Amino acid sequence: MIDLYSWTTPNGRKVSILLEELGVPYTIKPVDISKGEQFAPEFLAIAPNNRIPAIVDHETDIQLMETGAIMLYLAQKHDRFLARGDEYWRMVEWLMWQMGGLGPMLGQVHHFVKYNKGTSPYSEDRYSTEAKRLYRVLDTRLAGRDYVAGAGRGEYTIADMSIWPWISRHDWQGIDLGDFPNLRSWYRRLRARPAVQSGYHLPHKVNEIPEG
Ligand SMILES: N[C@@H](CCC(=O)N[C@@H](CS)C(=O)NCC(=O)O)C(=O)O
Repeated sequence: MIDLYSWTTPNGRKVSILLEELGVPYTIKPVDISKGEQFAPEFLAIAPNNRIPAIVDHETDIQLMETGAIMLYLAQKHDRFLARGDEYWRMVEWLMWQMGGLGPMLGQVHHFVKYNKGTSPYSEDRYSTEAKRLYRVLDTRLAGRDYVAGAGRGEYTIADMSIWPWISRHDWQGIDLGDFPNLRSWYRRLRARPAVQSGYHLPHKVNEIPEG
């Protein structure tokens, strides 16, 4: 049995979506980051970087923080949602693109544009411009493809699952998905999946999933 420590944020949703897709039993342990619960000593013992999500796998005694590591661990444990052959590395490439680029940059957009608008026009402009550049890169990657990695038109992997929750906050980022037609089709394709819908609303429902 797995314990998932999480909250209703893009990083948390990546892992709840993957666990829902895998259909394996798990217990969700809410960590309300708006109340500082990520600094509780019990949580820090599992996730010393005081960020959600984290998992404890009681079957293997493995504890992990960092979504990239958690997703690779769970996908490899169950041998699902991984691209095969050379495409494995393409999948890792896009997973790392999300970890190092998309997630951190969109996080800054949320900070400056959504929550602190007007306090730093330079930062708003810098991160909004970078967000649009990243959306364009993803839109270009998805031209003629259904998923970011995998042979042919691609296959649904943890790379898609890691990116999608960030794109689901496109309205916070001032982005109109109509400007990115390939990306919009992909966004809607994933949004239609029952596991994406159930994973999105964990640990609890906050809002309807934006249509895009
Ligand atoms: N690189 C980390 C990022 C995790 C992260 O930033 N989590 C945020 C929520 S989306 C958090 O826990 N923030 C709490 C805080 O800033 O104190 C990962 O991929 O797991």
